[in-house]
Amino acid sequence: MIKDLRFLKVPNSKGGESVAIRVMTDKYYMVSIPSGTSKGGAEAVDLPLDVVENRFFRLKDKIIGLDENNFEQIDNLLEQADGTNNFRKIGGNLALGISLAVFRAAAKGDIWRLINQFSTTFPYPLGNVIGGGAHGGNTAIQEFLIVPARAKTMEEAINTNKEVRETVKQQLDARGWLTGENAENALTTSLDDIKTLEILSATAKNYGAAVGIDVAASQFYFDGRYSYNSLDKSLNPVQQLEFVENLVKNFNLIYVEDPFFEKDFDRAAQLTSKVKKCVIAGDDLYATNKALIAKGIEKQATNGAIIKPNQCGTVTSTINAAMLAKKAGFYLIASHRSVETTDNWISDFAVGLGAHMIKTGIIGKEREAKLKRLVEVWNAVDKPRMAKLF
Ligand code: 2PG
Ligand code: MG
Repeated sequence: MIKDLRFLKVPNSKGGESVAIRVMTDKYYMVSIPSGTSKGGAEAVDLPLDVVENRFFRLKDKIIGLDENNFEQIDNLLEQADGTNNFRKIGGNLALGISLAVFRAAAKGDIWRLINQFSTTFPYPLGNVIGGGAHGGNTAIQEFLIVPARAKTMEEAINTNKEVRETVKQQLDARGWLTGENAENALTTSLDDIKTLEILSATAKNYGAAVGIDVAASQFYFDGRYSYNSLDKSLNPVQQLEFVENLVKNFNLIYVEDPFFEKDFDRAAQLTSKVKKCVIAGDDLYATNKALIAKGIEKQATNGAIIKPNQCGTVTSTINAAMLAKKAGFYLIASHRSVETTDNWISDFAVGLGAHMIKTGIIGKEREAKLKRLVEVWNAVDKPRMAKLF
């Protein structure tokens, strides 16, 4: 039974504070909630911390006394208390905080076991080496990622990502192209999108890693055109399709996220039908929303979906959205947010859902907490192995 519920604040990776909720059942369980910088239009709405605190005090008494094992009923209660379709009244950050704290208590800490859709395969850590776009940096493309596709164990995969990042850092630094680090601890560079891919793919190859990108295209799509400032290019949607298709071919990309404006399902479907051995993932396109994923399945817009619990605001809707995508044969990619805390529950989701990949960054305390949890769960499972990608 839920004996107590508290609202707290914890530091985040952008130097601010994020929502944390602590629940007491047989003992205390706490969760903290990340937020995004490049958010999709269909995401649950995060409210400022003082507003959330106020909403929390109005809700708290409705939840104390309930059984944590009835977490679905508690998620329903949150939806009803809010009454909108995107938690804009009570805040997506509050809704997920309560939902997840209750779920963690019901799972007695091991969220992955309670989700129970895993099959002892583990997600490849998709590491963000170089950042741009809305996360800061020179490129329009938001994330230049690597997949340690040859790694046989979780530790090997994590180490490969670290080695590639370190080598790329040294190369950029030696040539005066390193400009800093962003909130995800990805490197930033003065190079343009293509030169960035050239450097990354050459290094990744030496370590047996493959390359991917999160285009986060909605962030630089205005008036029907995609603006690549550092390349001095402005592309219409047909040219954008051709541009991304060429990137996939020229750099053997095995992962492309949000290559088009988030409402352009048809263009996404065209790209998906053209590429082979490449995951085309919808992030802002789906916003972990069941109806949008259903639309994506119907239109064959992608072959993969990003799963971010804070995009929809409850554990129940996250699992339902993920299961729908999984049943359709989509690759699942669980993902952190740019503004993170040191909580590690996203790793439990990735394993528990049987995701193929998890986006959690490579270094930095917020990112490494999640990688450490992956190793912990790996060690708790009988005969663990890495997921099969293609
Ligand atoms: C993304 C995420 C995480 P943000 O677009 O995939 O890397 O960024 O949290 O800023 O939405
Ligand atoms: Mg994204």
